[in-house]
Amino acid sequence: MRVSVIIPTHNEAQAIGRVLADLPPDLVTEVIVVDSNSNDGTPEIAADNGARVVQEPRRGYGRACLTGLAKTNSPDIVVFLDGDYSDRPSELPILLGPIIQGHADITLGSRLRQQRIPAALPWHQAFGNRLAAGLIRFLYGPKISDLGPFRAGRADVLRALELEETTYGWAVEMILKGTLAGFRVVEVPVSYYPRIGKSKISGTLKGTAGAAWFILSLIVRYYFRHRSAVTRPPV
Ligand SMILES: Nc1nc2c(ncn2[C@@H]2O[C@H](COP(=O)(O)OP(=O)(O)OP(=O)(O)O)[C@@H](O)[C@H]2O)c(=O)[nH]1
Ligand SMILES: [Mg+2]
Repeated sequence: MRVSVIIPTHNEAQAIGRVLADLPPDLVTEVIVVDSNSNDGTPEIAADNGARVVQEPRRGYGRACLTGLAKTNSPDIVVFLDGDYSDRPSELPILLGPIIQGHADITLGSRLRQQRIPAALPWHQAFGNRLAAGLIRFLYGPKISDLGPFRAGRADVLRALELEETTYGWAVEMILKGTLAGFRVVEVPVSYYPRIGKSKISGTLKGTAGAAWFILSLIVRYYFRHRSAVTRPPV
């Protein structure tokens, strides 16, 4: 199995070395760090630690993931992972397992299914994620509890979904389109720790509120656009 790991970064010099060092080398074929305008040495540290660095000057988390996906070298599985050392790259087997065993097409690491340090995910982030996951469960069916960034998918499936969300929508588009297309989206528990370095997206209440509004409205809009395709299993 060829496994490509994509890591979006913007000024993660303090963390990126640890993230790369913790990836299990025997499971990973290539690591692509997609960097947006870091001025703290992140790309250099990433390259020194064995990653291929791709520059993406256009900002946006989803944009970085899409650019990384386009640059992968014919993988079987693609993994997305943040560069702030909140997720534990050593837990990669938890995400790969169900796909390799043929039980899942996409796996999502849930940060809310097990005990964690409270500061890792402040209450507003935990609440926003539970709310969005609950709405997806209710409208679309997959049994998910979180919209975590640490996730994996079969490369052919991700390509077939024609993902296009360049900002917050990235967190849900893969789940909604994957489920509607009949792919198996399976959640697995992962651990989560306070990030190293400064928050870029949802660390503040304002950031979380903006992300939550965008994501919740996308889930509802998408449902009304595609509801004929929703085949929810009976409760
Ligand atoms: N390439 C790229 N990476 C980004 C961009 N914005 C954020 N990132 C990276 O995406 C990952 C997630 O961003 P975070 O700031 O950790 O967002 P978050 O996890 O919602 O918020 P925290 O609670 O602060 O961790 C990190 O590795 C960031 O460096 C961007 O515009 N471009
Ligand atoms: Mg983070």
